[in-house]
Amino acid sequence: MAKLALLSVSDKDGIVDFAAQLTKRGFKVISTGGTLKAIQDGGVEATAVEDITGFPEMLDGRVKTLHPRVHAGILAKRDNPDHMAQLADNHIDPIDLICVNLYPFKETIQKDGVSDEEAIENIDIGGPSMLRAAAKNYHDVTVITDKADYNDFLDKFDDGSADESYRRGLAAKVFRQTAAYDALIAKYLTTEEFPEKLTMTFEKVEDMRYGENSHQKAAYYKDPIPEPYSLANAEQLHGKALSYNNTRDADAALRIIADFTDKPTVVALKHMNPCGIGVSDSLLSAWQLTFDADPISIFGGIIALNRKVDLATAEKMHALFLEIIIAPDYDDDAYAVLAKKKNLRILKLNFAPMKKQRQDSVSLMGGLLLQDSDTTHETYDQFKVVSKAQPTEAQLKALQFGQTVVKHVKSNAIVVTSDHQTLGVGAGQMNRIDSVKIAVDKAKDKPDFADAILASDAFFPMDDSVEFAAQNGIKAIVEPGGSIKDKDSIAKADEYGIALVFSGVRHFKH
Ligand code: 93A
Repeated sequence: MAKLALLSVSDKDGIVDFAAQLTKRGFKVISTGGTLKAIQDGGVEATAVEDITGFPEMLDGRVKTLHPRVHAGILAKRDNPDHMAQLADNHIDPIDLICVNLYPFKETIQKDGVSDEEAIENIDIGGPSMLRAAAKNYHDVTVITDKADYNDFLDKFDDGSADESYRRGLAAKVFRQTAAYDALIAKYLTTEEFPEKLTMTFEKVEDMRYGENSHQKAAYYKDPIPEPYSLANAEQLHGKALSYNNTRDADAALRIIADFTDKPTVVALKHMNPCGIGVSDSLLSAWQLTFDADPISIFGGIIALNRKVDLATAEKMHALFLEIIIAPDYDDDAYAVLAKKKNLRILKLNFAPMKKQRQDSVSLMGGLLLQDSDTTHETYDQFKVVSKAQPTEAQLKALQFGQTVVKHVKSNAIVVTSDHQTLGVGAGQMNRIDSVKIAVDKAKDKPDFADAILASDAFFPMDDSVEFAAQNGIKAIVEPGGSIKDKDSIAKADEYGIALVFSGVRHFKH
């Protein structure tokens, strides 16, 4: 008896050749409507699945292969005489190979203006059922869902290595595939923000050379449908592959630059924290501000720019050792200058607006935390002045800039800024006053320090931060407020005659 192979694929690429090769190896090919036609048109002999089931395809194709003659043929255990007797009694032939790829649900929901009806119609039911049945019975059945496996299977079939362990690998691939497929459908249908069962699916972008350190293995996975404004959509034009740390840093830089759209802005980032941010009327001067913000830390930095890079800015960047440059585009002459550095990673990303409603997750040992992304953006009209001294108009703008920046700095976060440039960044200290000291210390020799403000990501638990800042020349401070000792901080501000405003919004970033 000839071996039976059931082929039913949405993506018909390579299927005619595969069918021909199977036929050559003694398989009898059975197939569903469109696949059958493609195979027959390709000059390869095949039998309609209806001829096996004795049933027509029904309900506009919703029921094609969902039939005991198909599923018993797949699921029967060949070494179980009772199973085989039942097949024989019912005149069912065992099916030895299943080759299925599914309705293109992901591609369908990505289409502009797709209707719900069309999306739902692209939920494959019969395909996954056959894949899962064949994968369950991998002891006896070969299951192929990836067209990249067509030739691999044929080679292994020929050299005799298409054995049970190979089939088990194919089965595992199937369950990954159907789980990912269902996860995407679940995501499409789910309205709860934090559902009981969290189904996530990611697709491998690449294996990485190593992880955070060279003794850690790593791979990069992306959302099947990444947000427009995400690193997964960036095009790498030049340079070495991004490392694990590069990738995280680039993601962090993109999150920052997304908050600056109005004017040319440059963000320099190191180890997940901004070391300089400059906003100006031209990209070149924004670059200069960013560089001057911390000319030491920027060495080996990740640079994100929100405008097309011009020659003058490129030449400035070329003079430095940088890891990554990411921008919406590059002038040809600017790109030519940057590309002189063999290893510099040059990335291009269309800076589409970010979704307001996003979620971020972090992994725990044995779990995961999921939360809304911190996408709020305070403007100075939301600030409440709590000191006797009123901030000037210029200080209010600077406070708003500081408030926007401090959100992106690891807690305890303090930044000292003008209204368009970071002057000092104090990140990640275990107490707030240390972050204040670092930020002020970095800022105090800068030319613009006379007009500097200080922003804090969370409230001051006591008055020492205000006191230190005031003693060192800071004239205005923004913090969320909310400490039981707020009145002490306010009193300190009044004692030194500086302006203190409450933003009302805390921006911890742990
Ligand atoms: O509509 S289904 O859920 N019902 C079925 O019984 C069924 N059988 C196979 N989808 C079904 N398929 C899918 O049809 C396969 O997974 C494959 O993607 C597609 C191939 O259809 P055709 O050969 O007509 O192009």
